[in-house]
Amino acid sequence: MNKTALITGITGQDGSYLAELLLSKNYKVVGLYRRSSINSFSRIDNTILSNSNLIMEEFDLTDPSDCSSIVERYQPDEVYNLAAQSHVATSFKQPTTTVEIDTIGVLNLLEAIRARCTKARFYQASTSEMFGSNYVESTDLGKYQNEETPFVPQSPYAISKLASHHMVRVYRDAYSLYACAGILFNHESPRRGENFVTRKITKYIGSLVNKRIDGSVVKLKLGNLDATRDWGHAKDYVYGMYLMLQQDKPKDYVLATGESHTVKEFLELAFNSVDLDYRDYVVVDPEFYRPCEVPFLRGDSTLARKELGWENKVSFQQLVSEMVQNDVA
Ligand code: NAP
Ligand code: G4F
Repeated sequence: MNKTALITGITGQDGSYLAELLLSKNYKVVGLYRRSSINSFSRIDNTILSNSNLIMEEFDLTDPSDCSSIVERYQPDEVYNLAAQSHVATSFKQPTTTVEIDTIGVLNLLEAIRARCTKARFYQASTSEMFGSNYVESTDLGKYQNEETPFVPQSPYAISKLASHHMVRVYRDAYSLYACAGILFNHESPRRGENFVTRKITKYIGSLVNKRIDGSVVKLKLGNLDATRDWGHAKDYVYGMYLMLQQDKPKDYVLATGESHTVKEFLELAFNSVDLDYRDYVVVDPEFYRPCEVPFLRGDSTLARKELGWENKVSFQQLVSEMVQNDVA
């Protein structure tokens, strides 16, 4: 019989890729989206939307009765909780909303599973932001973070995700649920939200190349160009989520490329790919600095590579090129 999977956040970057992956594996997918005054399905391809194995249901993670009734009704084999207020800078402006969605929402879903469907395997979208300002250093690996690295979160977003991360562990231990968390480092794609730095850059390049804006007048305003991130492709990372729910025992894993680059390096590569020099177009605007920054992220995903057989297939150069080409097209 086909497995049934619930995906919260199906309208987001990762949700759309995960839906495609699970449908290709003949899952019945229940895609949960929140009500919007306009159509928010732009990331989901029409062929996917018309797939008879996909059911779209209106849903809000912050409503406990909604979580309960969805879990009760579908009795899912797998639940992927990807819904979140996922923007770090926004979490400083809307800390309460962030905690309501990213912490209380996760608890609502865990409680629904504990009370209504204990067979369900649960995936929580944890994040490398939880490491915050911390990293470890060794002579062979250099600076990095992995499953053993202590968390020192630097934003309301990271704190709310860390609370959920611990909640997942407690529900796993206390109630023997198959519940696990993927500690995912940054992953991008042409479907990345337009206010994350990578897509903000490639979107601007698209407008420039297509002459929708005059680059001598309209500049690209950015914040900290020295921030360092470990950027992979979202498609590779959703496959890792799926693998985490197919194991004999639930465990938390880091997914990362192991390579890190500064925002400046992303800019150089992206602008150079269309024969432009980013220094002619970018201005630093303090508005985009964060009250607290996470300066350096580089993940060591040895455990996931060894135990899950996971790998990142798309290189940093291929990722930047795909995103630029998409926005230029
Ligand atoms: P995203 O594009 O921002 O998608 C977030 C999704 O959550 C959207 O579909 C959004 O719906 C939905 N959502 C927000 N609040 C909701 C609520 N109250 N009820 C139901 N749905 C709600 O994020 P993403 O990049 O795909 O990331 C997926 C998950 O992984 C998130 O939890 C994120 O925090 C985490 N994560 C991401 C990365 C990364 O680099 N991408 C790394 C580590 C962890 P709307 O479309 O209506 O806004
Ligand atoms: O693209 P960002 O907004 O991503 P950030 O903060 O690393 O968070 C993303 O990755 C996390 C995993 O580590 C996820 F959990 C989270 O949900 C999200 O997907 O910013 C990346 C870096 C930051 O250091 C930021 O300060 O880019 C710097 N930056 C510089 N100028 C900017 C800008 N970020 C944004 N969004 N906009 C700018 O103008």
